[in-house]
Amino acid sequence: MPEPESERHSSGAVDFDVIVVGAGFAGMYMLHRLRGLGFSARVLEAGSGVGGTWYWNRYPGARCDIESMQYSYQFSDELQQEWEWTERYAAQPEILKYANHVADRFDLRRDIEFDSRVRSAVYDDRAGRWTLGTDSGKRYSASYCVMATGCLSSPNKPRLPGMERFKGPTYHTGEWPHESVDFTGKRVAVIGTGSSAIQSIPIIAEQAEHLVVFQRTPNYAIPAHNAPLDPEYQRDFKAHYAEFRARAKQMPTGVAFDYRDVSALEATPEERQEEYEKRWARGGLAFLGGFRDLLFVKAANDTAAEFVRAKIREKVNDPEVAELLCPTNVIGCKRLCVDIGYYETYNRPNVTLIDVSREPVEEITANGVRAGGEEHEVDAIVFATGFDAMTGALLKIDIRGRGGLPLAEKWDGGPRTYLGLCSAGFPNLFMITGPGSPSVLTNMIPSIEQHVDWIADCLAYMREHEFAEIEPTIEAENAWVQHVNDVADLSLRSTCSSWYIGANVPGKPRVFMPYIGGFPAYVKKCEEVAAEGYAGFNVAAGRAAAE
Ligand code: N01
Repeated sequence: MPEPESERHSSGAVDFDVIVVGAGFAGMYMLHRLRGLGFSARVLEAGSGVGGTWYWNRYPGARCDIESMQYSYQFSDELQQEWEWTERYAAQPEILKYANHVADRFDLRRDIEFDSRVRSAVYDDRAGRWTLGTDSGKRYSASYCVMATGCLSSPNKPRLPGMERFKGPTYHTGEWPHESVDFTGKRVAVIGTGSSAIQSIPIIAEQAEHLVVFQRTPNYAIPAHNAPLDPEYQRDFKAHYAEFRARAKQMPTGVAFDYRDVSALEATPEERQEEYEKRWARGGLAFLGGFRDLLFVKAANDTAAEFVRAKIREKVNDPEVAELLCPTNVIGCKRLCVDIGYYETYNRPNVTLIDVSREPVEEITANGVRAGGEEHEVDAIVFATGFDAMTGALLKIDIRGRGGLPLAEKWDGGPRTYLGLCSAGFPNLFMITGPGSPSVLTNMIPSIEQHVDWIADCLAYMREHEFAEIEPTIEAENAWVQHVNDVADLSLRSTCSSWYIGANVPGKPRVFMPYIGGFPAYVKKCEEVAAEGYAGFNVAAGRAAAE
Protein backbone atom coordinates (compact mmCIF):
# COMPACT_ATOMS: atom_id res chain seq x y z
CA MET A 1 0.00 0.00 0.00
CA PRO A 2 1.46 3.44 -0.86
CA GLU A 3 2.35 5.64 2.11
CA PRO A 4 -0.15 8.42 2.74
CA GLU A 5 1.07 11.76 1.42
CA SER A 6 1.58 13.20 4.89
CA GLU A 7 3.68 10.25 6.05
CA ARG A 8 6.33 10.27 3.35
CA HIS A 9 9.82 11.00 4.61
CA SER A 10 12.79 12.39 2.73
CA SER A 11 16.23 12.83 4.26
CA GLY A 12 14.85 12.61 7.78
CA ALA A 13 12.11 15.17 7.19
CA VAL A 14 8.37 14.53 7.14
CA ASP A 15 6.99 15.62 3.76
CA PHE A 16 3.85 17.65 3.08
CA ASP A 17 2.46 19.77 0.30
CA VAL A 18 2.24 22.74 2.63
CA ILE A 19 3.63 23.62 6.05
CA VAL A 20 1.87 26.41 7.90
CA VAL A 21 3.68 28.13 10.76
CA GLY A 22 1.33 29.30 13.50
CA ALA A 23 -2.11 28.19 14.70
CA GLY A 24 -3.72 31.54 15.34
CA PHE A 25 -6.72 32.68 13.33
CA ALA A 26 -4.57 32.78 10.18
CA GLY A 27 -3.03 29.32 10.50
CA MET A 28 -6.30 27.67 11.47
CA TYR A 29 -8.23 28.99 8.48
CA MET A 30 -5.30 28.24 6.16
CA LEU A 31 -5.35 24.63 7.30
CA HIS A 32 -9.09 24.41 6.76
CA ARG A 33 -8.78 25.74 3.19
CA LEU A 34 -5.82 23.49 2.34
CA ARG A 35 -7.68 20.43 3.52
CA GLY A 36 -10.72 21.42 1.48
CA LEU A 37 -8.49 21.55 -1.60
CA GLY A 38 -6.98 18.14 -0.86
CA PHE A 39 -3.47 19.35 -0.03
CA SER A 40 -1.54 17.53 2.68
CA ALA A 41 -0.71 20.09 5.34
CA ARG A 42 0.74 20.39 8.80
CA VAL A 43 0.61 23.36 11.13
CA LEU A 44 3.53 23.94 13.48
CA GLU A 45 2.65 26.00 16.55
CA ALA A 46 4.97 27.22 19.30
CA GLY A 47 2.21 27.35 21.94
CA SER A 48 0.37 24.47 23.53
CA GLY A 49 -2.95 25.56 22.09
CA VAL A 50 -4.61 27.45 19.25
CA GLY A 51 -5.46 31.15 19.26
CA GLY A 52 -2.15 32.91 18.55
CA THR A 53 -2.25 36.40 19.97
CA TRP A 54 -5.22 35.44 22.17
CA TYR A 55 -3.33 32.42 23.46
CA TRP A 56 -0.36 34.52 24.61
CA ASN A 57 -1.91 37.85 25.66
CA ARG A 58 -3.65 36.80 28.87
CA TYR A 59 -2.87 39.95 30.82
CA PRO A 60 -5.58 41.38 33.09
CA GLY A 61 -8.18 43.27 31.06
CA ALA A 62 -7.08 41.92 27.65
CA ARG A 63 -9.94 42.53 25.26
CA CYS A 64 -10.41 43.21 21.57
CA ASP A 65 -10.92 46.80 20.39
CA ILE A 66 -13.03 45.67 17.41
CA GLU A 67 -16.61 44.85 18.30
CA SER A 68 -17.32 41.15 18.78
CA MET A 69 -19.90 40.87 16.01
CA GLN A 70 -17.24 41.91 13.51
CA TYR A 71 -14.12 40.33 15.02
CA SER A 72 -14.89 36.81 13.86
CA TYR A 73 -14.62 34.53 10.85
CA GLN A 74 -17.15 34.82 8.05
CA PHE A 75 -16.06 31.86 5.91
CA SER A 76 -18.72 29.67 7.50
CA ASP A 77 -22.21 31.10 7.89
CA GLU A 78 -23.12 28.22 10.24
CA LEU A 79 -20.22 29.22 12.48
CA GLN A 80 -21.11 32.89 12.58
CA GLN A 81 -24.77 32.08 13.19
CA GLU A 82 -24.20 29.56 15.98
CA TRP A 83 -21.54 31.42 17.98
CA GLU A 84 -22.96 33.70 20.69
CA TRP A 85 -20.82 36.60 21.89
CA THR A 86 -21.61 37.90 25.36
CA GLU A 87 -20.15 41.42 25.27
CA ARG A 88 -19.82 44.34 22.88
CA TYR A 89 -16.03 43.94 23.08
CA ALA A 90 -15.04 40.34 23.78
CA ALA A 91 -12.49 39.67 26.49
CA GLN A 92 -9.46 37.46 25.82
CA PRO A 93 -10.88 34.30 27.48
CA GLU A 94 -13.98 34.46 25.29
CA ILE A 95 -11.98 34.98 22.08
CA LEU A 96 -9.71 32.08 23.04
CA LYS A 97 -12.81 29.96 23.67
CA TYR A 98 -14.02 30.91 20.19
CA ALA A 99 -10.67 29.91 18.66
CA ASN A 100 -10.90 26.54 20.44
CA HIS A 101 -14.47 26.11 19.28
CA VAL A 102 -13.35 26.67 15.67
CA ALA A 103 -10.51 24.16 16.09
CA ASP A 104 -12.96 21.55 17.41
CA ARG A 105 -15.77 22.30 15.00
CA PHE A 106 -13.51 21.88 11.96
CA ASP A 107 -11.46 19.09 13.54
CA LEU A 108 -8.25 21.07 13.05
CA ARG A 109 -6.11 19.76 15.91
CA ARG A 110 -5.17 16.48 14.27
CA ASP A 111 -3.00 18.40 11.79
CA ILE A 112 -1.49 20.84 14.27
CA GLU A 113 1.71 20.08 16.14
CA PHE A 114 1.75 22.10 19.33
CA ASP A 115 4.85 23.02 21.34
CA SER A 116 6.76 23.16 18.07
CA ARG A 117 8.61 26.43 17.62
CA VAL A 118 10.00 26.74 14.11
CA ARG A 119 13.62 27.88 14.17
CA SER A 120 14.58 27.59 10.52
CA ALA A 121 13.03 27.45 7.06
CA VAL A 122 15.42 26.79 4.19
CA TYR A 123 14.62 26.57 0.49
CA ASP A 124 16.39 23.98 -1.62
CA ASP A 125 16.65 25.41 -5.14
CA ARG A 126 17.29 22.04 -6.74
CA ALA A 127 14.52 20.13 -5.04
CA GLY A 128 12.15 23.10 -5.06
CA ARG A 129 11.22 22.40 -1.44
CA TRP A 130 11.27 24.10 1.91
CA THR A 131 12.74 22.33 4.93
CA LEU A 132 11.67 23.56 8.34
CA GLY A 133 13.34 22.72 11.63
CA THR A 134 11.79 23.06 15.08
CA ASP A 135 13.35 23.57 18.49
CA SER A 136 12.69 19.92 19.31
CA GLY A 137 14.96 18.94 16.41
CA LYS A 138 12.18 17.70 14.13
CA ARG A 139 12.36 18.43 10.42
CA TYR A 140 9.57 18.91 7.91
CA SER A 141 9.70 19.38 4.18
CA ALA A 142 7.08 20.89 1.91
CA SER A 143 6.59 22.39 -1.54
CA TYR A 144 5.06 25.49 0.01
CA CYS A 145 5.53 27.25 3.30
CA VAL A 146 2.96 29.66 4.73
CA MET A 147 4.01 31.94 7.55
CA ALA A 148 0.96 32.60 9.74
CA THR A 149 3.16 34.00 12.47
CA GLY A 150 1.16 37.11 13.36
CA CYS A 151 1.93 40.83 13.33
CA LEU A 152 2.15 41.40 17.07
CA SER A 153 3.59 38.16 18.35
CA SER A 154 7.23 38.83 19.11
CA PRO A 155 7.39 40.61 22.48
CA ASN A 156 9.58 43.69 22.72
CA LYS A 157 11.39 43.61 26.04
CA PRO A 158 13.58 46.62 26.76
CA ARG A 159 17.15 45.79 27.64
CA LEU A 160 17.40 47.76 30.85
CA PRO A 161 20.47 47.50 33.02
CA GLY A 162 20.00 45.35 36.10
CA MET A 163 17.04 43.29 34.84
CA GLU A 164 18.56 40.11 36.29
CA ARG A 165 18.95 41.68 39.74
CA PHE A 166 15.26 42.24 40.44
CA LYS A 167 14.12 39.98 43.29
CA GLY A 168 10.41 39.82 42.41
CA PRO A 169 8.52 38.42 39.43
CA THR A 170 8.47 40.23 36.08
CA TYR A 171 5.84 39.84 33.39
CA HIS A 172 5.41 40.89 29.78
CA THR A 173 1.78 41.46 28.73
CA GLY A 174 2.36 39.46 25.54
CA GLU A 175 3.67 36.41 27.40
CA TRP A 176 1.38 36.37 30.39
CA PRO A 177 1.44 33.20 32.57
CA HIS A 178 -1.41 30.74 32.21
CA GLU A 179 -1.99 30.53 35.94
CA SER A 180 -3.74 33.55 37.43
CA VAL A 181 -1.53 36.32 38.75
CA ASP A 182 -2.84 38.05 41.87
CA PHE A 183 -1.36 41.44 42.73
CA THR A 184 -3.38 41.80 45.94
CA GLY A 185 -1.31 43.57 48.58
CA LYS A 186 1.62 44.00 46.17
CA ARG A 187 3.46 47.08 45.00
CA VAL A 188 3.49 46.87 41.21
CA ALA A 189 5.25 48.78 38.42
CA VAL A 190 3.82 48.96 34.90
CA ILE A 191 6.24 50.15 32.23
CA GLY A 192 4.52 51.44 29.09
CA THR A 193 1.20 53.10 28.30
CA GLY A 194 0.08 51.51 24.99
CA SER A 195 -3.13 49.53 24.42
CA SER A 196 -2.03 46.61 26.61
CA ALA A 197 -1.12 48.89 29.52
CA ILE A 198 -4.26 50.98 29.15
CA GLN A 199 -6.36 47.82 29.44
CA SER A 200 -4.46 46.26 32.32
CA ILE A 201 -3.70 49.32 34.50
CA PRO A 202 -7.27 49.82 35.81
CA ILE A 203 -7.47 46.16 36.86
CA ILE A 204 -4.00 45.97 38.38
CA ALA A 205 -4.77 49.21 40.28
CA GLU A 206 -7.85 47.59 41.83
CA GLN A 207 -5.74 44.70 43.15
CA ALA A 208 -2.42 46.26 44.02
CA GLU A 209 -1.51 47.95 47.25
CA HIS A 210 0.27 50.52 45.11
CA LEU A 211 0.77 50.88 41.37
CA VAL A 212 3.47 52.99 39.74
CA VAL A 213 3.04 53.63 36.01
CA PHE A 214 6.11 54.64 33.99
CA GLN A 215 4.94 56.64 30.99
CA ARG A 216 7.26 57.58 28.14
CA THR A 217 4.57 58.78 25.71
CA PRO A 218 0.95 59.43 26.69
CA ASN A 219 -1.69 57.86 24.47
CA TYR A 220 -5.17 58.80 23.33
CA ALA A 221 -7.88 56.48 24.62
CA ILE A 222 -11.56 56.54 23.71
CA PRO A 223 -14.03 54.96 26.14
CA ALA A 224 -15.18 51.48 25.12
CA HIS A 225 -18.59 51.73 26.79
CA ASN A 226 -18.42 47.98 26.91
CA ALA A 227 -21.67 46.22 27.84
CA PRO A 228 -23.33 42.82 27.63
CA LEU A 229 -24.58 42.21 24.10
CA ASP A 230 -28.31 42.61 23.84
CA PRO A 231 -29.66 39.30 22.45
CA GLU A 232 -32.09 41.27 20.29
CA TYR A 233 -29.19 43.25 18.77
CA GLN A 234 -27.23 40.05 18.16
CA ARG A 235 -30.22 38.36 16.51
CA ASP A 236 -30.78 41.36 14.27
CA PHE A 237 -27.08 41.54 13.37
CA LYS A 238 -27.04 37.86 12.46
CA ALA A 239 -30.14 38.24 10.32
CA HIS A 240 -28.20 40.79 8.25
CA TYR A 241 -24.70 39.38 8.61
CA ALA A 242 -24.03 39.19 4.88
CA GLU A 243 -24.94 42.86 4.43
CA PHE A 244 -22.73 43.94 7.36
CA ARG A 245 -19.80 41.94 6.05
CA ALA A 246 -20.24 43.34 2.55
CA ARG A 247 -20.42 46.89 3.92
CA ALA A 248 -17.33 46.31 6.05
CA LYS A 249 -15.37 45.23 3.00
CA GLN A 250 -16.01 48.62 1.42
CA MET A 251 -14.46 50.47 4.38
CA PRO A 252 -10.73 51.37 4.46
CA THR A 253 -10.41 49.55 7.79
CA GLY A 254 -12.57 46.56 6.85
CA VAL A 255 -14.81 47.43 9.79
CA ALA A 256 -18.43 48.47 9.25
CA PHE A 257 -18.81 51.69 11.14
CA ASP A 258 -20.28 55.07 10.60
CA TYR A 259 -17.74 56.94 8.45
CA ARG A 260 -18.55 60.47 7.25
CA ASP A 261 -17.14 61.91 4.06
CA VAL A 262 -17.05 65.43 5.54
CA SER A 263 -14.07 67.69 6.22
CA ALA A 264 -13.47 68.68 9.86
CA LEU A 265 -12.09 72.01 8.69
CA GLU A 266 -15.18 72.84 6.69
CA ALA A 267 -17.42 72.12 9.67
CA THR A 268 -18.14 74.84 12.25
CA PRO A 269 -16.65 74.43 15.76
CA GLU A 270 -20.16 73.62 17.02
CA GLU A 271 -20.68 70.93 14.38
CA ARG A 272 -17.32 69.40 15.21
CA GLN A 273 -18.04 69.43 18.93
CA GLU A 274 -21.40 67.79 18.35
CA GLU A 275 -19.90 65.08 16.18
CA TYR A 276 -17.05 64.34 18.60
CA GLU A 277 -19.45 64.26 21.56
CA LYS A 278 -21.71 61.82 19.72
CA ARG A 279 -18.79 59.54 18.91
CA TRP A 280 -17.30 59.83 22.39
CA ALA A 281 -20.67 58.79 23.82
CA ARG A 282 -20.84 55.81 21.47
CA GLY A 283 -17.22 54.89 22.18
CA GLY A 284 -14.54 52.92 20.36
CA LEU A 285 -12.31 53.30 17.32
CA ALA A 286 -15.10 54.80 15.19
CA PHE A 287 -14.26 58.08 16.91
CA LEU A 288 -11.88 58.87 14.06
CA GLY A 289 -14.53 58.19 11.41
CA GLY A 290 -16.30 61.51 12.08
CA PHE A 291 -14.39 63.46 9.46
CA ARG A 292 -12.49 62.33 6.38
CA ASP A 293 -9.42 64.58 6.90
CA LEU A 294 -8.55 63.67 10.49
CA LEU A 295 -5.70 61.40 9.48
CA PHE A 296 -4.50 63.55 6.59
CA VAL A 297 -4.55 67.22 7.61
CA LYS A 298 -2.80 68.28 10.81
CA ALA A 299 -5.15 71.21 11.49
CA ALA A 300 -8.14 68.85 11.21
CA ASN A 301 -6.43 66.31 13.46
CA ASP A 302 -5.74 69.03 16.04
CA THR A 303 -9.47 69.58 16.53
CA ALA A 304 -10.03 65.92 17.48
CA ALA A 305 -6.88 65.80 19.60
CA GLU A 306 -7.92 68.88 21.55
CA PHE A 307 -11.37 67.40 22.14
CA VAL A 308 -9.83 64.29 23.72
CA ARG A 309 -7.36 66.33 25.78
CA ALA A 310 -10.31 68.32 27.18
CA LYS A 311 -11.98 65.03 28.16
CA ILE A 312 -8.80 63.86 29.90
CA ARG A 313 -8.66 67.11 31.86
CA GLU A 314 -12.31 66.62 32.86
CA LYS A 315 -11.71 63.07 34.05
CA VAL A 316 -8.46 63.45 35.98
CA ASN A 317 -8.70 65.39 39.24
CA ASP A 318 -5.07 66.44 39.64
CA PRO A 319 -4.32 69.03 36.90
CA GLU A 320 -0.61 68.15 36.84
CA VAL A 321 -1.33 64.46 36.34
CA ALA A 322 -3.96 65.35 33.72
CA GLU A 323 -1.38 67.39 31.77
CA LEU A 324 1.08 64.51 31.88
CA LEU A 325 -1.62 62.20 30.50
CA CYS A 326 -2.49 64.57 27.63
CA PRO A 327 -0.82 63.44 24.41
CA THR A 328 0.55 66.12 22.14
CA ASN A 329 1.19 64.06 19.02
CA VAL A 330 -1.25 63.38 16.20
CA ILE A 331 -4.33 61.48 17.36
CA GLY A 332 -4.47 58.13 15.56
CA CYS A 333 -0.79 58.28 14.62
CA LYS A 334 -0.09 55.58 17.16
CA ARG A 335 -2.89 53.05 17.37
CA LEU A 336 -5.85 54.65 19.11
CA CYS A 337 -6.63 52.92 22.41
CA VAL A 338 -10.03 51.89 23.67
CA ASP A 339 -10.31 52.01 27.44
CA ILE A 340 -12.44 51.03 30.36
CA GLY A 341 -11.81 53.50 33.19
CA TYR A 342 -8.18 54.21 32.27
CA TYR A 343 -7.89 57.94 32.97
CA GLU A 344 -10.10 57.68 36.08
CA THR A 345 -7.61 55.19 37.53
CA TYR A 346 -5.20 58.08 38.15
CA ASN A 347 -7.69 59.53 40.66
CA ARG A 348 -7.06 56.55 42.93
CA PRO A 349 -4.82 57.23 45.92
CA ASN A 350 -2.83 54.05 45.26
CA VAL A 351 -1.71 55.02 41.73
CA THR A 352 1.34 57.14 40.84
CA LEU A 353 2.26 58.30 37.34
CA ILE A 354 5.96 58.76 36.62
CA ASP A 355 6.90 60.69 33.50
CA VAL A 356 9.93 59.12 31.84
CA SER A 357 9.70 61.12 28.62
CA ARG A 358 12.76 63.24 29.41
CA GLU A 359 14.64 60.97 31.78
CA PRO A 360 14.23 57.33 30.78
CA VAL A 361 13.94 54.37 33.09
CA GLU A 362 17.60 54.09 34.10
CA GLU A 363 17.80 50.66 35.55
CA ILE A 364 16.06 47.84 37.32
CA THR A 365 17.37 47.39 40.83
CA ALA A 366 17.01 44.46 43.20
CA ASN A 367 14.00 46.17 44.74
CA GLY A 368 12.41 48.12 41.94
CA VAL A 369 12.77 50.61 39.12
CA ARG A 370 15.06 53.63 39.05
CA ALA A 371 13.99 56.63 36.96
CA GLY A 372 14.91 60.30 37.21
CA GLY A 373 17.43 59.43 39.89
CA GLU A 374 14.75 58.01 42.19
CA GLU A 375 14.25 54.37 43.07
CA HIS A 376 10.63 53.16 43.15
CA GLU A 377 10.43 50.03 45.26
CA VAL A 378 8.02 47.41 43.96
CA ASP A 379 7.28 43.70 44.40
CA ALA A 380 6.49 42.98 40.72
CA ILE A 381 7.16 44.59 37.35
CA VAL A 382 4.86 44.41 34.33
CA PHE A 383 6.44 45.22 30.98
CA ALA A 384 3.64 46.50 28.75
CA THR A 385 6.28 47.43 26.20
CA GLY A 386 4.71 46.00 23.06
CA PHE A 387 6.09 44.00 20.18
CA ASP A 388 8.72 43.83 17.51
CA ALA A 389 5.80 44.27 15.17
CA MET A 390 5.19 42.80 11.72
CA THR A 391 8.73 41.59 11.03
CA GLY A 392 9.79 40.32 14.48
CA ALA A 393 8.14 36.91 14.36
CA LEU A 394 9.36 36.26 10.80
CA LEU A 395 12.95 37.31 11.40
CA LYS A 396 13.19 35.22 14.58
CA ILE A 397 13.10 32.26 12.19
CA ASP A 398 16.23 31.68 10.15
CA ILE A 399 14.50 31.92 6.76
CA ARG A 400 16.75 31.31 3.76
CA GLY A 401 15.59 31.56 0.18
CA ARG A 402 17.18 31.05 -3.21
CA GLY A 403 20.95 30.51 -3.00
CA GLY A 404 20.80 30.51 0.80
CA LEU A 405 19.84 34.21 0.99
CA PRO A 406 18.75 35.02 4.57
CA LEU A 407 15.48 36.98 4.80
CA ALA A 408 17.11 39.04 7.57
CA GLU A 409 19.77 40.13 5.09
CA LYS A 410 17.30 40.95 2.36
CA TRP A 411 15.22 42.98 4.84
CA ASP A 412 18.20 44.70 6.39
CA GLY A 413 16.84 48.10 5.39
CA GLY A 414 13.21 47.20 6.14
CA PRO A 415 10.75 44.60 4.86
CA ARG A 416 10.33 44.24 1.09
CA THR A 417 7.36 42.30 -0.20
CA TYR A 418 4.97 42.10 -3.09
CA LEU A 419 1.47 42.72 -1.67
CA GLY A 420 2.68 41.71 1.80
CA LEU A 421 2.24 38.13 0.59
CA CYS A 422 5.59 37.11 -0.88
CA SER A 423 9.17 38.32 -1.21
CA ALA A 424 11.43 37.99 -4.27
CA GLY A 425 14.15 35.40 -3.75
CA PHE A 426 11.88 33.29 -1.53
CA PRO A 427 9.88 31.10 -3.92
CA ASN A 428 6.78 29.30 -2.66
CA LEU A 429 6.88 31.20 0.63
CA PHE A 430 3.74 33.09 1.61
CA MET A 431 3.05 35.41 4.50
CA ILE A 432 -0.41 36.00 5.93
CA THR A 433 -0.92 39.70 6.74
CA GLY A 434 2.76 40.36 6.09
CA PRO A 435 4.40 43.80 5.97
CA GLY A 436 3.13 45.68 2.94
CA SER A 437 -0.45 44.44 3.44
CA PRO A 438 -3.21 46.37 5.28
CA SER A 439 -3.18 43.91 8.23
CA VAL A 440 -2.91 45.88 11.50
CA LEU A 441 -4.70 48.90 10.03
CA THR A 442 -7.77 46.76 9.41
CA ASN A 443 -9.99 44.26 11.14
CA MET A 444 -7.50 41.40 11.32
CA ILE A 445 -9.81 38.42 10.84
CA PRO A 446 -11.35 39.56 7.53
CA SER A 447 -7.85 40.54 6.34
CA ILE A 448 -6.60 37.09 7.30
CA GLU A 449 -9.47 35.44 5.43
CA GLN A 450 -8.72 37.50 2.32
CA HIS A 451 -5.05 36.46 2.37
CA VAL A 452 -5.80 32.82 3.08
CA ASP A 453 -8.32 32.67 0.24
CA TRP A 454 -5.85 34.33 -2.14
CA ILE A 455 -3.08 31.87 -1.18
CA ALA A 456 -5.43 28.87 -1.40
CA ASP A 457 -6.60 29.94 -4.88
CA CYS A 458 -2.99 30.48 -5.93
CA LEU A 459 -1.95 26.99 -4.81
CA ALA A 460 -4.93 25.46 -6.60
CA TYR A 461 -3.93 27.39 -9.75
CA MET A 462 -0.34 26.14 -9.45
CA ARG A 463 -1.52 22.55 -9.16
CA GLU A 464 -4.04 22.86 -11.98
CA HIS A 465 -1.39 24.24 -14.36
CA GLU A 466 1.29 21.87 -13.12
CA PHE A 467 3.50 24.74 -12.01
CA ALA A 468 5.94 24.11 -9.20
CA GLU A 469 7.41 27.49 -8.34
CA ILE A 470 5.99 30.96 -7.78
CA GLU A 471 7.98 34.02 -6.83
CA PRO A 472 7.44 37.76 -7.25
CA THR A 473 9.56 39.57 -9.80
CA ILE A 474 11.90 42.13 -8.29
CA GLU A 475 10.29 44.81 -10.48
CA ALA A 476 6.79 44.09 -9.15
CA GLU A 477 8.10 44.00 -5.59
CA ASN A 478 10.00 47.29 -5.95
CA ALA A 479 6.94 48.96 -7.44
CA TRP A 480 4.75 47.71 -4.57
CA VAL A 481 7.22 48.82 -1.89
CA GLN A 482 7.34 52.26 -3.56
CA HIS A 483 3.55 52.43 -3.61
CA VAL A 484 3.32 51.38 0.07
CA ASN A 485 5.77 54.19 0.96
CA ASP A 486 4.05 56.75 -1.26
CA VAL A 487 0.61 56.24 0.29
CA ALA A 488 2.12 56.17 3.79
CA ASP A 489 3.60 59.61 3.15
CA LEU A 490 0.13 60.98 2.46
CA SER A 491 -1.05 60.05 5.95
CA LEU A 492 -0.30 61.69 9.28
CA ARG A 493 0.18 58.16 10.58
CA SER A 494 3.73 58.11 9.25
CA THR A 495 4.68 61.18 11.29
CA CYS A 496 5.31 59.80 14.79
CA SER A 497 7.53 57.25 16.51
CA SER A 498 5.15 54.31 16.44
CA TRP A 499 5.58 50.57 16.09
CA TYR A 500 4.05 50.95 12.61
CA ILE A 501 7.43 52.37 11.55
CA GLY A 502 9.53 50.17 13.82
CA ALA A 503 10.46 53.11 16.07
CA ASN A 504 9.82 51.15 19.29
CA VAL A 505 12.66 48.69 18.71
CA PRO A 506 16.18 50.12 18.97
CA GLY A 507 18.07 49.69 15.69
CA LYS A 508 15.04 48.60 13.67
CA PRO A 509 14.86 50.24 10.21
CA ARG A 510 12.28 53.04 10.09
CA VAL A 511 9.84 52.02 7.40
CA PHE A 512 6.06 52.37 7.54
CA MET A 513 5.25 48.66 7.39
CA PRO A 514 1.49 48.18 6.87
CA TYR A 515 -0.25 49.21 3.64
CA ILE A 516 -2.35 52.28 4.35
CA GLY A 517 -4.13 52.52 0.99
CA GLY A 518 -7.22 50.85 2.46
CA PHE A 519 -8.75 47.40 2.38
CA PRO A 520 -10.91 47.81 -0.79
CA ALA A 521 -8.04 49.14 -2.96
CA TYR A 522 -5.77 46.38 -1.70
CA VAL A 523 -8.30 43.60 -2.34
CA LYS A 524 -8.90 44.94 -5.85
CA LYS A 525 -5.17 44.83 -6.58
CA CYS A 526 -4.86 41.24 -5.27
CA GLU A 527 -7.83 40.16 -7.36
CA GLU A 528 -6.40 41.79 -10.50
CA VAL A 529 -3.03 40.12 -9.95
CA ALA A 530 -4.69 36.69 -9.71
CA ALA A 531 -7.06 37.31 -12.64
CA GLU A 532 -4.08 38.20 -14.85
CA GLY A 533 -2.44 34.83 -14.19
CA TYR A 534 -0.48 36.10 -11.17
CA ALA A 535 0.84 39.29 -12.73
CA GLY A 536 4.11 40.38 -11.15
CA PHE A 537 5.06 36.80 -10.30
CA ASN A 538 7.33 34.42 -12.11
CA VAL A 539 5.39 31.19 -12.27
CA ALA A 540 7.38 28.24 -13.53
CA ALA A 541 7.55 24.51 -13.79
CA GLY A 542 10.41 24.69 -11.30
CA ARG A 543 13.98 23.59 -11.80
CA ALA A 544 13.46 20.13 -10.38
CA ALA A 545 10.46 19.46 -12.63
CA ALA A 546 12.15 20.96 -15.68
CA GLU A 547 15.25 18.78 -15.49
O1 N01 B 1 2.41 47.97 22.82
P1 N01 B 1 2.74 49.47 22.35
P2 N01 B 1 1.01 47.36 23.29
N1 N01 B 1 10.73 52.65 28.72
O2 N01 B 1 3.96 49.35 21.51
C1 N01 B 1 6.44 51.89 26.11
C2 N01 B 1 -2.47 45.80 19.67
N2 N01 B 1 -3.25 45.62 20.87
O3 N01 B 1 1.26 45.94 23.67
O4 N01 B 1 5.23 55.07 23.05
C3 N01 B 1 9.52 53.16 28.88
O5 N01 B 1 1.56 50.13 21.75
C4 N01 B 1 6.06 52.62 24.86
O6 N01 B 1 6.46 53.97 24.94
P3 N01 B 1 6.64 54.83 23.56
C5 N01 B 1 -2.66 47.22 19.18
O7 N01 B 1 -2.56 47.24 17.79
C6 N01 B 1 -4.60 45.64 20.73
O8 N01 B 1 0.35 48.20 24.26
O9 N01 B 1 7.43 53.97 22.62
N3 N01 B 1 8.48 52.87 28.10
C7 N01 B 1 4.56 52.41 24.88
O10 N01 B 1 3.91 53.27 25.74
C8 N01 B 1 -1.52 47.91 19.84
O11 N01 B 1 -1.16 49.13 19.25
C9 N01 B 1 -5.37 45.53 21.83
O12 N01 B 1 7.34 56.04 23.99
C10 N01 B 1 8.68 51.99 27.12
C11 N01 B 1 4.45 50.99 25.43
O13 N01 B 1 5.67 50.71 26.11
C12 N01 B 1 -0.44 46.86 19.75
O14 N01 B 1 -1.11 45.65 19.99
C13 N01 B 1 -4.82 45.38 23.09
C14 N01 B 1 9.93 51.40 26.89
C15 N01 B 1 4.27 49.96 24.36
O15 N01 B 1 3.08 50.20 23.69
C16 N01 B 1 0.69 47.00 20.73
O16 N01 B 1 0.16 47.39 21.99
C17 N01 B 1 -3.45 45.34 23.20
C18 N01 B 1 10.98 51.76 27.74
N4 N01 B 1 12.21 51.28 27.58
C19 N01 B 1 -2.68 45.47 22.08
N5 N01 B 1 9.81 50.57 25.83
C20 N01 B 1 -6.81 45.61 21.65
O17 N01 B 1 -7.41 45.00 20.78
C21 N01 B 1 8.54 50.66 25.41
N6 N01 B 1 7.85 51.52 26.19
C22 N01 B 1 -7.52 46.49 22.55
